[in-house]
Amino acid sequence: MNTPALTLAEPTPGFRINALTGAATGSSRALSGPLSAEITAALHASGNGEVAVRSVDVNIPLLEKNDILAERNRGYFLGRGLAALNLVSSPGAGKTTLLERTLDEFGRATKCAVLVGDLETDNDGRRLSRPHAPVAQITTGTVCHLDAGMIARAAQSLDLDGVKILFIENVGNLVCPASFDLGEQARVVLLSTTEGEDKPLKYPPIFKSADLVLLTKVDVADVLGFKRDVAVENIRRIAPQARIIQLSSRTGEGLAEWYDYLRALAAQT
Ligand SMILES: Nc1nc2c(ncn2[C@@H]2O[C@H](COP(=O)(O)OP(=O)(O)O)[C@@H](O)[C@H]2O)c(=O)[nH]1
Ligand SMILES: [Mg+2]
Repeated sequence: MNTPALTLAEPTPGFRINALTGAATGSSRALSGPLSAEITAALHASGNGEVAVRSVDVNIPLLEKNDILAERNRGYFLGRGLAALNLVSSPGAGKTTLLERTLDEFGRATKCAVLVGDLETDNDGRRLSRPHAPVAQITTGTVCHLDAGMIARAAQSLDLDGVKILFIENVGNLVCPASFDLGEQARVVLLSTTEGEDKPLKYPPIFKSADLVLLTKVDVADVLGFKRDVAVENIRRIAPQARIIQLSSRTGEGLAEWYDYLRALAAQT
């Protein structure tokens, strides 16, 4: 028996599945491979070899599930007396470099741990590896953000005894991580001078969700023609709730303020 053509809705961006419904939508394309019992039954019922399908957006249930797991993570972290920070930025904004220096300086007196996410490689995990700080690398494959389930699993692999600060270096991306609460106490968004002053205006959701914005690589601002005051104004316009610290992991400018912020956060938990 020939496999009849199915009428499928055109794929749309985001997480989507196709589910059966009563009315045809979208254009046709042939579907190969074994048919599910549900589709086979619908084909028999249709009589003309066509069934209609409907796209169901499953973003909402996925995010609901993530939020539940994130709340669980938050309770777990608070129960252990540690503050989790979710560091988000474009690739190359200086997250790992800042964490390297933070572990070497601040991390000597206050025990820290790191979870670091990338699509591929454990390069950052190896860069951050220190005898005095547990580190685990999460490789996400094709996924453009960390989610609360990944954090829950990865946190189990770390010895968190005595840890006061858990840094989570998210996948480099100013878009996807905005929607995924990891159960952090604070979300830290990095904007580097190499990216231009306008990024808060172009990627508002991530900045709107920030507790702290770090303006990084200020040592090269002048040579790049980067206007710090314009960047700060843009951040304030989009994210009035966020504290702003300007720093350089290279020269050390602003790091004392960053360490004060971490100390205060650790003291609250
Ligand atoms: N000039 C300067 N370069 C920096 C600074 N921080 C990081 N970098 C450089 O920026 C590049 C990307 O840094 P990295 O920490 O890997 O960024 P990540 O992708 O956000 O983790 C590297 O070449 C770093 O040496 C800084 O404060 N000043
Ligand atoms: Mg990195």
